[in-house]
Amino acid sequence: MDYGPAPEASGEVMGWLKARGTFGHYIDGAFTKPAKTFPSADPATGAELAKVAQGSEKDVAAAVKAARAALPGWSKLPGHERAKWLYAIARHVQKRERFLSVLETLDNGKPIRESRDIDIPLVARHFYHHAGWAEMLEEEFPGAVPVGVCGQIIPWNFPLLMLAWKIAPALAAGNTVVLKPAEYTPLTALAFAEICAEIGLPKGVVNIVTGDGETGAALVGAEVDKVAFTGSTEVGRAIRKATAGTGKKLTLELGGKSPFVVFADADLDGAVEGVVDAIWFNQGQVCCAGSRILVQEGIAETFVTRLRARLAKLRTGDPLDKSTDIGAIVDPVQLARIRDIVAKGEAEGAVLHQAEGQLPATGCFFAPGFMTNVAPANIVSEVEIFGPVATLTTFRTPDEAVELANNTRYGLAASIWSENINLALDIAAKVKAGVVWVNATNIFDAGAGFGGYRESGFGREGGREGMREYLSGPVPRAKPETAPA
Ligand code: TXE
Repeated sequence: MDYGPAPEASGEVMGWLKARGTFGHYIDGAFTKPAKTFPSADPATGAELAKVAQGSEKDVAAAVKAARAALPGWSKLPGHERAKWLYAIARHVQKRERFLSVLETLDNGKPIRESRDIDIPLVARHFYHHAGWAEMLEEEFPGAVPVGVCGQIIPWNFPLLMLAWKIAPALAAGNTVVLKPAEYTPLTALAFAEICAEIGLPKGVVNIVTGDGETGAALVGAEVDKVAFTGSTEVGRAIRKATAGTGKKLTLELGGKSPFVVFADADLDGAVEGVVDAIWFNQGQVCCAGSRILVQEGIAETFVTRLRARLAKLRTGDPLDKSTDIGAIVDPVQLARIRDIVAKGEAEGAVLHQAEGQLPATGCFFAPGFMTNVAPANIVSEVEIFGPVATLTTFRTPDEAVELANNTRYGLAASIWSENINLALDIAAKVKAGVVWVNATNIFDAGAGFGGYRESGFGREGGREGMREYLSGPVPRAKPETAPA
């Protein structure tokens, strides 16, 4: 197969990194001089890419102060004026699409095809979409006001996209932000800060403070009006406790163990490709990954055979190579976590079907696969592996499928595969998940609300529901009725 010319050497990106060397925080429209730093590395090679600042309580306080000072000016702008800034951000992201894709792939390890075709285009789409909300704000949410200064903490699996999910609606609604990217992947957020500076976004509207969990905790405890968090359920729980009784508005987007249900009448080739997108996309490091495959008994053997054949065709390796399907796991800590959970699952009796073939000798790589013979009490049935490994179990009846699908403490997403639309829609309504896809999976659109139930968190991101989370005062759920002509 011809995948086109080899990827351009990441020369421009390496030059950019070399020229910067060490990054400070982006506060009040300028980069600070860093005191304490930590390295950000390429997980595919282990090479250090840059040093970034470790944010202290003082840094966080300075960023919050800048955001607070910028709030009156920004929130008083008419929506259509704020829209112009969001359009400008979107256009600049598009202009630097190639640069941002390579930087994202270097820092995160995800295949360049994914950052180029999915992550970065969706970032632009998110800003365009929310520019539209800013334009229509007064009409869609009459009387609503912004929440204020938002503290936003994001994970490392979709670094720039998660930034867009947080910053775009916040800005559209008239809030100002302090965002902390994950410690494994701070670089595209810093490139984004440069875009804000380049377009002349009023200073203090967007502030980026880098650092680890301590910096995140400092942001949660700072004088912010809202905390928006995406990350692990454990940290989400701690943040909920820390904000309880403070009056801070809170949204949490946490882990998942989402079912991927295949009925006997499903288009099996489609469902097999669905599995590729559900659990092997982004090395399975996806909060809504279809990590529990449930297959109806009559087709289970055929499905496993086809899945193994498809698995054999996946290429794991250099994330910058355009023919790579599976890149690197984000960090050695996460790789060790995946290895540990899968090994425990095998020790408890599960059988691992894994792609064969040589993995790169160095770097954080894990061969994709799936596990059968999985008892409900097996660790891999319950715990979010957050790697390219799904469990596969069988069911007999639709009722049993629903029971198994809901047998989890999470409730983020679900994917249902059947050619019988009545059956699919009936099951979709019975599965307790914030997002349900039918004959599809992992579709993220800026216009659709995304979020979970139970231990997957609460609040929604995207679309009208997502806008409501960044507004206070009278915030109608539905579009206001327009008077008949
Ligand atoms: O997450 P953390 P980790 C799950 C997934 C993964 C596991 C651990 O199962 O294997 O979590 O990943 C910041 N106060 N998800 O340890 O720690 C941290 O700096 C405030 C699912 O990387 O939750 C980072 O910016 N902030 C998830 C962000 O929280 C704190 C995506 C996420 O890191 C903090 C990521 C604290 N006390 C992991 N401690 C998803 N829903 O997509 C850490 N942070």
